[in-house]
Amino acid sequence: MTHPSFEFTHALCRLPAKSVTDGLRATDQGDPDPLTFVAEHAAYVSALRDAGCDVTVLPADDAFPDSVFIEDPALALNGTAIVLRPGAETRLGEAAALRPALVENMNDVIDLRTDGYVDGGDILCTDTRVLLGLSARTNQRGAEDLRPIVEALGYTLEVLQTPPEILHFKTESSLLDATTVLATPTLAGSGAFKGLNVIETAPKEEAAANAIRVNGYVFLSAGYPKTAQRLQDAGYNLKILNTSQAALVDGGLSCMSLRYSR
Ligand code: CIR
Repeated sequence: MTHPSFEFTHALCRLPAKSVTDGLRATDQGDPDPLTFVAEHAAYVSALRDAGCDVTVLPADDAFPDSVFIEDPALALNGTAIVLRPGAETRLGEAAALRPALVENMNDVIDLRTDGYVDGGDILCTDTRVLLGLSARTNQRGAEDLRPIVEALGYTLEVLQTPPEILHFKTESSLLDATTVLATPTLAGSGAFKGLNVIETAPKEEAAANAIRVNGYVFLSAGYPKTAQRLQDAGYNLKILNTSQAALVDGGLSCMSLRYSR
């Protein structure tokens, strides 16, 4: 049995831009340091390679401060890329800027045609289900225009509500295996994960929830020992990665790659 939601042969990343210091953030905790960001990004790319992915790293794009967060302008669904429509004004152009690399690297590319918005960070996929959280970046119009594309690719689309204090649906949730997610108690309590097992992040470790499952590993951000222990106790192999600079601009592990097979 193959698992397109967490078994990947390839990944696409984009180097952090120097302009990442202008990246969007909900609260100002200081600017990321571009050089430290590049070092943390390199370790992330190495971890993807160690986990078995052939990784293409696109050049930095200074025109878009948040472009290192390549997950938001596109969705990778079983080898097909869907070019999305990011909901932040400064990020809207990332979709067109990314499109040529999607054409070059993925099996097929479909454009989401909508005057609504969808950010990839709001989409959690299992092998058969696409869970889409409405948020400040993703609206109902975007969701309904995405529906026929997702259904034509053989998935169901479930439109949910991301609690308003959460940036993206996946800021506080991740897929761990075919039937299990990691989620914060807040998002788990919203009833989003019907039919799935939920492992909750430990108290005061909500930021651990943006993890990724890549082949035999779960990538988890450094600094969340109690959540790491919960995952180890549940039998997952962890790769712990430093995401201190991405965190300063509200990013985490899922946002820095598009993972797919071809
Ligand atoms: C933003 O606000 O769009 C970026 N500073 C962070 C995006 C993180 N992406 C994600 O959670 N999928």
